[in-house]
Amino acid sequence: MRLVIDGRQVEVPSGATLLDAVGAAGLVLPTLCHDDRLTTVASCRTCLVDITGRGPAAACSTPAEEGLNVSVNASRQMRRDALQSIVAGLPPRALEVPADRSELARQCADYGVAAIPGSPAPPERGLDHSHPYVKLDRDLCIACGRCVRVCAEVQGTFALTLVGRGANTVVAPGTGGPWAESDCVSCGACVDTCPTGALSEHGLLNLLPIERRTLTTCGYCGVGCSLEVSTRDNEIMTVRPATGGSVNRGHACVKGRFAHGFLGAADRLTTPLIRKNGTLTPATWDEATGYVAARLTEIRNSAPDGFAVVSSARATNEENYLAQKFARAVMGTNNVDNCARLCHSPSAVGLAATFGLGGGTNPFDDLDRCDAVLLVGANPTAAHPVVGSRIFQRVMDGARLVVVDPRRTFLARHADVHLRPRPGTNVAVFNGLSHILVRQGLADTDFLEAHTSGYGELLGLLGDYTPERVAEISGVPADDLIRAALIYGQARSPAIFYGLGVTEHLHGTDGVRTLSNLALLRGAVGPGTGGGVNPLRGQNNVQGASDMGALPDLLPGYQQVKDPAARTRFVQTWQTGLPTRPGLRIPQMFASARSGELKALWVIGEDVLATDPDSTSVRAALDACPLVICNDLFLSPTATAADVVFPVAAWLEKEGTFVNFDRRFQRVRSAVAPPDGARSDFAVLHAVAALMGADLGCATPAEALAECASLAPLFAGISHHRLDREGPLHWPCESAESPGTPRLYQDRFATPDGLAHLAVRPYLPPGEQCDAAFPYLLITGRREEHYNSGSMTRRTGNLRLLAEETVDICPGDAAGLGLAEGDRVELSSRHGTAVLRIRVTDDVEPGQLFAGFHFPDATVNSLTSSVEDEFTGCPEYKLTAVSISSCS
Ligand SMILES: Nc1nc2c(c(=O)[nH]1)N[C@H]1C(S)=C(S)[C@@H](COP(=O)(O)OP(=O)(O)OC[C@H]3O[C@@H](n4cnc5c(=O)[nH]c(N)nc54)[C@H](O)[C@@H]3O)O[C@H]1N2
Ligand SMILES: Nc1nc2c(c(=O)[nH]1)N[C@H]1C(S)=C(S)[C@@H](COP(=O)(O)OP(=O)(O)OC[C@H]3O[C@@H](n4cnc5c(=O)[nH]c(N)nc54)[C@H](O)[C@@H]3O)O[C@H]1N2
Ligand SMILES: [Mo]
Repeated sequence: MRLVIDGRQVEVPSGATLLDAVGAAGLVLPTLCHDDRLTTVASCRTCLVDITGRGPAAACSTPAEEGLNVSVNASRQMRRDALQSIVAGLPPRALEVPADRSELARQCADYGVAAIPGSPAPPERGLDHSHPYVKLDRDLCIACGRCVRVCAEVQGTFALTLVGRGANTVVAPGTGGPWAESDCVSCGACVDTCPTGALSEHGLLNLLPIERRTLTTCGYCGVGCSLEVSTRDNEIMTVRPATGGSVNRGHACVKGRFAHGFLGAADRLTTPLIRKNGTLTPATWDEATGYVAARLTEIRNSAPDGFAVVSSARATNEENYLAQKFARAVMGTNNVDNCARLCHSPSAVGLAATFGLGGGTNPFDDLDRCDAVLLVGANPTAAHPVVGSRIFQRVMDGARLVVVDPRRTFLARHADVHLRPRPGTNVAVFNGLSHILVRQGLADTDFLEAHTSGYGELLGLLGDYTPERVAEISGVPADDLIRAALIYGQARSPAIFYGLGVTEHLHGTDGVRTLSNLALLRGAVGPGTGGGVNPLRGQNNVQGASDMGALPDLLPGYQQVKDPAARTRFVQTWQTGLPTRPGLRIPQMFASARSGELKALWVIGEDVLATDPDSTSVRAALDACPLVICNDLFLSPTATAADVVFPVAAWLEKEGTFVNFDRRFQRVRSAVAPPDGARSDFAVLHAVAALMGADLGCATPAEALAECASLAPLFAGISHHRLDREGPLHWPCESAESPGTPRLYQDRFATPDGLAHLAVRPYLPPGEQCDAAFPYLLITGRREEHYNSGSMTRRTGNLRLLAEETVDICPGDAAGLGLAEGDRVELSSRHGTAVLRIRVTDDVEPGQLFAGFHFPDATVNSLTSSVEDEFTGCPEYKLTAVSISSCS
C-alpha cells in the first residue's frame, strides 16, 4: 500500500506499521519501548507522529493504511516532550551512558533533551550486582518492558517481570530476591535490548568508546551464532549477537555472549613445553618444533602408520584441512580422526547410508514452517540454547512437540507427549512409532514408492514392534507411543531434531537410521514436504572437521581414500603419494598405543583424558605411547600427560571458517591477537612440516580453503572471498555461481540409485547392563553453564553460575539410600570410580542417574565403558551401570 511520509510517497507491504513506513522513507524515530522481534506495547510515546486529519499516533502500533498522510518532522516537538518527560524521572547519569550503549542517550542528544537543572532527584532504587555478568541499575529503568518481553518471547525463560506502580515501576527477577538466584539463564538478551543502560554488563572497559568491531562465528557449539565482538587495545569489551545473524537472529547464549574471559586467564599457555627428565619444561618454539620434526621424521622413515593425529573440532576448517594433509601427505598415513567419532559419527554414517550425504537434511529456518517437532535424545535448552529457544517459540506459536528422552528436560516439560524410554532402547521405540504410522494409514505410499527402497522388508520387520511389545522393552506406555506417532504422522510439515541420546550408543547408527525411517514413511524429507532429519551437531566445527577429511577413511568432501578418481586429484595437487589403507579411529589409536605399535600421537585440541570414555585405559595409552604431542590453550589433563605441548590461539584470535550444524560455512575472524608466545594450530602444523622438509602449501587460511575447494566437489564454490562478500553458504556448493544448498535432496536422494534406503534393523540390547552389584543406570550429558572438558567455561564467570559437577538422582532413590541434597557419594562402575555431590531432582527416573562431564576432577569418564557403536566406534556414553554409596 502507498502512503505519504513528510510529503514523500512510500510503499509498504500489508501488515506494516507507520514505523515501517517512516523507515521506508529513510527517517528514524526514537522507539524506546519497541524491538522489532517483540510484541508491541506502545507505552513510551517517543515515536509519536501526526496523521493529517487524525492527530498524534504511536508509529510503532499504528497500522499503515493506504493514502495516509503522515508528518514526521512537524511532530518532532511531541517526541521531544515524551523524551523530556522520561528524562525527568531519571538521575542525570542516565544521559552520561555512552551513546553507543544507550538508545535513550542517543535520542536525547539528537533531540536536544537534557536533564532540567535543579529538578529534584528521583528516589534511589538501588543496584543489583549479584550476577556475574548482568548488572541492574534500577534508577535507569524506564519500565519499557523490553527486557521482560525478550526474556519471554525470544529466550523463552520468563525470568523477569515489572514490579511496583506508576513511576516506581521497575524490572525485577520474577522469583524476587537477587538476580543471581533467579531463573535467568544469562543469555544477555535483556542487556542487548535495554534502551537505557539500566541493564548492562560488568567490566570497566564498557565505559570507554569501542575501538573496533569484528563480525565472527561463535566457537562453542555447533549452532554457529554470528557474533559481533567489540574490542579496545586488543581486549574484548563485549561480545554481542550480530544483528541479522543468519542462524541466531540477534540472540545468543551465556557461553558465546559472556564466556570469553578464558582468553586472558592467568594460566593460559604461552610457552611450548618439552618433557625433560619426566618434567614438562619451558622451551623455545624452535626447540619444540625442531624436536617434534626430528622425532616424526624418524617415524615417517620407518613406519608411517606408527603416527596418528586427533584433529580438532574446535579448530577451523583450514586447520583441519592442514592436519589431515600433514598426516597423509607428510607422514604418509590415514591415521587421522576427530571428535565426531565420540559424538555424531553415527549421524554421518547413518544419514549417508539412508539419504546419501552425511549431514542434516534441512536448513534450521525450515523450523518456521513446521507444525510438529519430534525432538529425540537432545536437550537444546542446555546444549544448543538458541535452537532450544527457537523450538520453544514455535511451540508457543502452536506447533506440536514430542520429546523422546529418559530425562524430563525443559522442553519435555512443555511437550504434548514426552516419551521416556529406558536408555538404550531407542531402536525399539523408533520401530514402534513406524509400526503405528503404517498401521494408522499414515505412511505416504506414493512417496515411498517413488523415492525409497526397502519398504517391503521394513513392513516385515515392523510386524514385531507392536506398541505393547515396545512398551515392554522401553518402558514407554503404549498409549503414549500412539499419541506421539499420531502427532508426527498427522502433521502437515513435521521435523525431526536429534542429539547424542540417539548416537552415543552401541546401536547408535541403527538409531539414526530407524529414526530416519519415520521421515521417509511420512514423506517428510527431501522431495517430500516436511522439515527432514536434523542432527544437532555438537562442536562449533565438528561438521567442518569431518568435511575437511579429518577422518581415517575419507578425504576432504567425503571422498573415499580408496576412490581412484579422487586419489588422482589429490596426488596431482599435493605432488605426493597417498596412503591407500584406511587409518585408525580414535579408540583404535589408543589400542594401538597400548599394544606398542603407535609411536607418536598428536592430539590437537581434544582433552582425551577428560572426555574420552574409560579414562583409565586412555591414560594407559598415553603412558605407553613414546611421543604424545598436544596443542592446547591450557595445561589440560591431556597436555599434562604429553611429551610436547604447543600453546595455541583460540577462535577469537584467528582467521578461518567453521561449518555449523546445518552445513553452513561461516567466517571466523580474529577479534584480538593471541597472547605473546601462542600461535595458531595452522602455524604450528606449517612449522613442523617445514622442518621435516615438506611444504604444506596454502600459506594462508584463505588459500587452504581454496585448495580444499579445488579438490572436493561438494565445496567447489566456497571461498573466503565469497563468504566475506555474500555471507554464509550451505554445502553442497559445487560452483562459484551456486548459491549453496540449504535444503538437500529436493529432486532425488544422493544415493547412487537416487532412492533413500529404509533401514531394516531390529532392536538389540545395549552393551552395559545393570546387575545386583551395579544396579543404577548413569546417563552422562551436558549442563548449560559449562562446555565439554570445561577448559574454557571453568575459567570464566560461568564458574560462579555452576561451581561443581553433581550427580542427579530422583527424590525416591535419594530417600531410599538415606541421601540428601548436597551429600557426597561415590559412584563405582565396572571401569572406575568418581566422587560427586548429589542433586535431588525429578528430572531423572527412579533407577537412573545423570551427570555432566565438565569438571575433569570429578573423573566421570573413569566410569564410562569402552563399549562402542558397532559401525562407527562412537562410545556408549549414554549408559553406564553404576553403584552409588554415601561418602560420609
Ligand atoms: N552447554 C553446553 N553446550 C554444548 C556442549 C556442552 O558441553 N555444554 N557440548 C556440545 C557438544 S560437543 C555436543 S555433541 C552437543 C550435545 O547436545 P545434546 O545431544 O543435546 O546433549 P546431551 O546432554 O549429551 O544428550 C542429550 C540427551 O540425550 C538423552 N538420552 C540419554 N540416553 C538416551 C536414550 O537412550 N534415548 C533417548 N531418546 N535419549 C537419551 C539425555 O537424557 C540428554 O537429555 O552439545 C554441544 N553444546
Ligand atoms: N561422559 C561423557 N563424555 C563425553 C560426552 C558425553 O556425552 N558424556 N560427549 C563427548 C562429545 S560429544 C564430545 S564432542 C567430546 C568433546 O571433548 P573435547 O573435544 O575433548 O572437549 P573440549 O573441551 O570441547 O575441547 C578440548 C580441548 O580443546 C582446547 N581448545 C579449544 N579451542 C582450541 C583450538 O582452537 N585449538 C586447539 N588446539 N585446542 C583448542 C580446549 O582448551 C580443550 O582442552 O566429549 C565427549 N565426552
Ligand atoms: Mo560433541
